Amino acid sequence: MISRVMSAELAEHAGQRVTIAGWVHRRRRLKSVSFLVVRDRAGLAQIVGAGDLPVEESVVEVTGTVTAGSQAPGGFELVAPEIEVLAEPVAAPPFDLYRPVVPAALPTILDHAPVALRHPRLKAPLEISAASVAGFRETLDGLGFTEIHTPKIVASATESGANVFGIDYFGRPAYLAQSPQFYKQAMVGVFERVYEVGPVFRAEPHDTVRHLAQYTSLDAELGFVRDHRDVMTIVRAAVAGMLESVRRHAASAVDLLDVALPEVPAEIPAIHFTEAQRLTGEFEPDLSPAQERLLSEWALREHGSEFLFVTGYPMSKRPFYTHPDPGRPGYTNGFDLLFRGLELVTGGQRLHRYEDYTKALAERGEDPEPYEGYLQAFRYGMPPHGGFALGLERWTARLTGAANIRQTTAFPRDLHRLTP
Ligand code: AMO
Repeated sequence: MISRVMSAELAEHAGQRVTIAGWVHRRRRLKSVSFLVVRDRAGLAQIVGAGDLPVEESVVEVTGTVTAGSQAPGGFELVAPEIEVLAEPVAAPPFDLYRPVVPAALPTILDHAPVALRHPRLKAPLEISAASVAGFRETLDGLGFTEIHTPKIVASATESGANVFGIDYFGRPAYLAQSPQFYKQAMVGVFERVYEVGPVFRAEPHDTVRHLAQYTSLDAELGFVRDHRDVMTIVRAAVAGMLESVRRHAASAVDLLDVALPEVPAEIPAIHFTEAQRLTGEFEPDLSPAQERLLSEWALREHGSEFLFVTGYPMSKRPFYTHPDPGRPGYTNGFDLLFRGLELVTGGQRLHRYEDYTKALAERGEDPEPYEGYLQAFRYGMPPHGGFALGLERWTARLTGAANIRQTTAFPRDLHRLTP
């Protein structure tokens, strides 16, 4: 009986007649022999001696006899092939997908994403990203968290009113969610520990290599914390679990891109915001990208760590739901995690009493009315809690060394890009 196998499994079927299916990656006809390389989800397989050679990106099913071949990927190839073409492309890809180095600039790649991403090097960051998410879920599941799914069409901005997308919701104004912030907090009242992996939207007016208009946010929130430090412990566990999953499930992508996976220290070093200002010699109420880079260099030098927590950001720079630092007026129990020079995570302890919320909104001159749905949870008793959000694309960019965040997501959305 002929069985369908993956390219990576040929060695297990030496001498047998098997069928593989995939895309024509490359074809070559020499004087005496022809070669077809077929790409499937597991890798590449070489087919020797085909008569007709379908064009690149044809979808084919190939039946052949598995034979040792010293030049073949994995050491085995298919000979005496029968080829069935399941679909023929109507256009050629914008560049050769088989060249080891991608011979195209980023705009060309992004314009042709559905086909360009088939290139092993362009697909690899997405594999790393998928393995990271699997590790996030696995780690938090193991720590008693429940996965939740919250609305992306919402009644009010959570992070700041400035970069929110407005939409028409059956004739009423509404917004695309900038964060699951309110809902994840409310769900602490239901499950105590929750997480969400989902899209969030930011109408970022700036064209930078680290901002997208839609990105994937890995969010978590947990109840019964003493303060933000309990949240930081979970951040560390999540990041370590993500890396472990990348090691296990995306090894070939890691090899292909020559990624150096970082060590996560048993305790990630932490520095207070005021100390970070002093070290970098800048005293603005928020850290600049240059300061973040300097601080990361400092952490590597002083602590041998590629990760650094910055704690105690000023009240003026954190959203109204942030818990103040009881011991230091003007500062918060909010933190960021820097990774290789970039802010990767934001988190902190939140207010948890109803009257603290109404007071915080009033102090910021905010109308409490749009927040009524959110504040409901706090009318009925909420434990001290906190949480964090990690930007998936930034994570993948920093891990893989991608210079631009757009290289780490299949169909980036930014100031200029709405298709494909
Ligand atoms: P914040 O707004 O800092 O915090 O976002 C959290 C993390 O998301 C990533 N990020 C982005 N990634 C790509 N493009 C963007 N435009 C972009 N903006 C942010 C960063 C950042 O650290 N509700 C809080 C989180 C919390 O306190 O739980 C929030 O959304 O990696």
